[in-house]
Amino acid sequence: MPIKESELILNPDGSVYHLNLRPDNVAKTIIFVGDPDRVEKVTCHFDSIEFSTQKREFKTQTGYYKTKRITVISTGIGSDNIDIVLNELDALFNIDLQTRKPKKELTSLNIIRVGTSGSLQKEIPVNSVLVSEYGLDINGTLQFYVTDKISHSNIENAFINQTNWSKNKSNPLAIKSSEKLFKIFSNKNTYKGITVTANGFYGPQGRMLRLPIQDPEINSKLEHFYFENLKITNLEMETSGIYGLSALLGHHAISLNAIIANRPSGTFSENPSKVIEDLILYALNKIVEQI
Ligand code: R1P
Repeated sequence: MPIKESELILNPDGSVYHLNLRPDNVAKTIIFVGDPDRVEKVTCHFDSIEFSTQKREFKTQTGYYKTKRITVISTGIGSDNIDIVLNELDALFNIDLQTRKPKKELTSLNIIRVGTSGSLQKEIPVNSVLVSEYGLDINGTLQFYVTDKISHSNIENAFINQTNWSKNKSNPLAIKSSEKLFKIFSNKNTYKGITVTANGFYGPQGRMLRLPIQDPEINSKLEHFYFENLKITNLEMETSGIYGLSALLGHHAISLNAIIANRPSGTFSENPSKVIEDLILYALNKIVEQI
């Protein structure tokens, strides 16, 4: 049965609904950034750019960095956008847009998030780089999919117990990064750990301005969480969605975090642009050398 027009919406030019992309616009190696203005901070290093478009917060450019064809796309903020971006990117490669049927031969993409994040551990300082070994979804997006084959219930149960997690909040899901990409992007100077992916910046990440929050101790509980040799290292808003949907759809994904805030010490980087710029160049060169 073809996928109905209401379920996979295409624009009059045949591009997918939100991203405005057609299959030949996108490379198999894709860098995700949050901020649309960060797309050009990546592609300014390219030798050539063959394609650019933007719709809403989704800005895309495709071109060559040295010998490698790479697409850079901004996802905006949050896992709800990741749901759109990953499903539409996958459709471009793995659904025949003419017949509206899934292809028999599937393409596996390499997805690299280059994002910013706040550290939850004193010893992971601002201006460092952290590679997420796991994404811990506390935002509920992945709960709408069938995740029993990709989630790690031992980590989830430890998390529920150690944080006394409220039943009114979405059940956590722990999803592992791509082993292949984790090895490529980790080195002796990068930190690693469990990245918690929240569905907001303030209350959902334990920030109190004028509103009281359900659990004022939550960040301290995250800081002290342990499971075997794993710790929760940082909080941001996209990683678990990227890991979960990539694992379900058959893609490889890794999340690289420029640590610009340290929550336990209350500090913020004096020069966040520099750590992001360094991370962009690190990611580009690893892609060319090893993917
Ligand atoms: C919040 O300020 C945003 O910054 C972080 C969070 O995940 C969220 O998207 O990442 P990016 O800098 O990649 O957008």
